[in-house]
Amino acid sequence: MYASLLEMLPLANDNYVAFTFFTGCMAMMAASVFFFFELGNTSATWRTSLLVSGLITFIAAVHYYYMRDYNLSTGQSPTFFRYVDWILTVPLMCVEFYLITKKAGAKIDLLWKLIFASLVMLVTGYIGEAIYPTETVSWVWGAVSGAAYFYIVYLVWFGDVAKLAASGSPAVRAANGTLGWFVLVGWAIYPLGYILGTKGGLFGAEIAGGAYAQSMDVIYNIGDAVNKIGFGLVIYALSRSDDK
Ligand SMILES: *C/C=C(C)/C=C/C=C(C)/C=C/C1=C(C)CCCC1(C)C
Repeated sequence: MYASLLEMLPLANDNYVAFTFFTGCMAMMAASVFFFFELGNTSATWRTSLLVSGLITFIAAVHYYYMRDYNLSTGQSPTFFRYVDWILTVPLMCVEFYLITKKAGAKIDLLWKLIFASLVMLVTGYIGEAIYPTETVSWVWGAVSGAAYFYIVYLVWFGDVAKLAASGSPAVRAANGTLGWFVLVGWAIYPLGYILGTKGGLFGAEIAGGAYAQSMDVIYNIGDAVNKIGFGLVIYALSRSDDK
């Protein structure tokens, strides 16, 4: 604990990666407090969604606390903590999508489809980033992960999620429209980080720990802020507009 406080001293100068871990940690904590405290002000129809938003940012806050420390003391990407965080929070985001569509009559198997696809996406991504991060195969794992990602985009834009939402109330349709953009644009931030930071990606010649691997962490941290805090705030806004 003492050692890690001392190690924080060089943070202020030019360590932008560590800076984004530090602010990411604070932002996740603040967002969790906000979502949890607002639960009491929220109508019953949206309360579970807001609770899940708070759980997502809370789980992320704990992981950012460790990732910040790890990155500061080793200068490396905290890939393991990153994926543990995602393995917990991405299925919870699927729960968010399901809760919205449930208002239009979604069945539980839709949730399992989303969760299954997201797990395939993350496990193959981890293999490409941490287990076989070599020029020859990391792009293959990235492509498999990308296919699972596109399946989720398909479900939300054209598949079961879209069809159900179309028959829902204006609030449900608005919520589904927003989540569609989060999945298409917000989630696309991550493969960008992967391509930049992994051998065999577009900039594959660069070695892990080099400049591009560093930019990968910054990109992932931006992605997390947009998708965890940003999406939570959208849920919050929707819960207000639908209040009466
Ligand atoms: C809160 C965390 C979230 C929403 C994380 C989402 C992560 C992804 C959408 C990751 C996707 C990836 C690909 C589509 C291909 C390359 C490997 C990944 C895992 C970075």
